[in-house]
Amino acid sequence: MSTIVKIETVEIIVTGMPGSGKSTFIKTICPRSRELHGWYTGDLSVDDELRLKFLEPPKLKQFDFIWLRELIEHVNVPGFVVMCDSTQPEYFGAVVCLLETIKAYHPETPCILVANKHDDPRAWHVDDIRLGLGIPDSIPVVPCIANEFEYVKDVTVKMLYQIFE
Ligand SMILES: Nc1nc2c(ncn2[C@@H]2O[C@H](COP(=O)(O)OP(=O)(O)O)[C@@H](O)[C@H]2O)c(=O)[nH]1
Ligand SMILES: [Mg+2]
Repeated sequence: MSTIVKIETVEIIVTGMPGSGKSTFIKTICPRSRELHGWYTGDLSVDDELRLKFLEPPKLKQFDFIWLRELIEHVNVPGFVVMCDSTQPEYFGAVVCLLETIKAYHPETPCILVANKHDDPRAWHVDDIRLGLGIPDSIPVVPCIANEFEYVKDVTVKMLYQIFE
């Protein structure tokens, strides 16, 4: 007798400023990644019953903050990854806006701030980013190097724990 296993797909939005490392992050963790209607997407099978789908909004829209706000307002996903280039403090204000938008519309949805490009000597330390940007304790700030599997895996596992805790 065969059993039918229902596969659950969990969608995670990967957002952040252009060039922060979102596509690199998705490429590193997902064996299958591709562009679909401008969105960069990646699939990852966690086990027989759980699949993750990472979704990066279209490149052309990433500086369109009204579009991004409306997307966040209307989207219904169980998790957000906000990617931050730790070497670019000039973008930190925009990152805070993004986090505030997510928290305003989805106060209960898990959200992780990824402090990327940690291999770069100019990168801000995660503690300084948390303090400097006034990130609340409810949002983890995780150091990352988006092209190194172990870092990306660590962020993904933290996300899963928050979603399924
Ligand atoms: N040094 C360093 N460079 C990175 C890292 N992640 C991404 N990059 C580089 O940053 C640039 C933008 O990355 P990309 O993934 O296209 O950013 P996106 O626009 O957010 O999708 C590329 O040249 C990447 O190779 C990282 O952790 N460290
Ligand atoms: Mg990209």
